[in-house]
Amino acid sequence: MSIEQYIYESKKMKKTLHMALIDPEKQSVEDAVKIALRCKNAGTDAIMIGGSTGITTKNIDMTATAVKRATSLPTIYFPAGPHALSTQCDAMYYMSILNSRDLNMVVRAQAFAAPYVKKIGIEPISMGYVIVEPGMKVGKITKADLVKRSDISAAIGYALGAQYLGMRLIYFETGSGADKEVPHEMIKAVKEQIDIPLIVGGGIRTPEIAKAVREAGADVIVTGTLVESCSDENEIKKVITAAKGC
Ligand code: 1GP
Repeated sequence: MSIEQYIYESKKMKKTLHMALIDPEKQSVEDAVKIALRCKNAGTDAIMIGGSTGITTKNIDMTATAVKRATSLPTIYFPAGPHALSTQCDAMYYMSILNSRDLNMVVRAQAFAAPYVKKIGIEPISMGYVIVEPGMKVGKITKADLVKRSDISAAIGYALGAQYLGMRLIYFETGSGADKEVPHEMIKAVKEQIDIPLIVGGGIRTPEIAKAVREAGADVIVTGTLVESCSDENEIKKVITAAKGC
């Protein structure tokens, strides 16, 4: 089964997935493996590997190979740009930053990378990516016109637009390390309008927030800062259990 099918099957069965995000720039391969093993024991469903800066094919692939060997979990490349393409992850989000002002982020980098992606043979999963306030580093790097936290209609427009363009996933993000997650009423309103799976990330660090994001309608919940900064497996388990609802 492809990773895309896995996400769609889970959605069909009304199972919320948790994905742990590991940034290879932030720790050694050995520490990345420790984080991934902790997350596996705590119940995560997949490991996303990537970050906004300092990403190379080498650090992505060394991390992906070691994480796969240690955990057997699916690995998904969360790309930083066409300068670094993973040959070892099981899949990659083939993503367009829908609210970027920079055409490179919307479609040009994707066009540049496409022949290499075909050659590598990695599974590309078409995904629209929308950055909501506060946006953090990723909002700045991608030159995003951040979606205002109160602008539900803009959020719906991006999500439905992505679906009509044929994208298979939509990801709403407030930025890694954000002090706020995507507003719950925004998640709920978007979810009511779309059929494609909804991924939500940024600022999710407590069981209460994870539960609220799941109940608002996220199909996939991503946590990065928590899993990288907390070495207490029980604490991580509480958040992952709340994210998955089981
Ligand atoms: C970033 O959505 C992810 O792309 C994760 O954010 O680091 O805040 O969990 P956090």
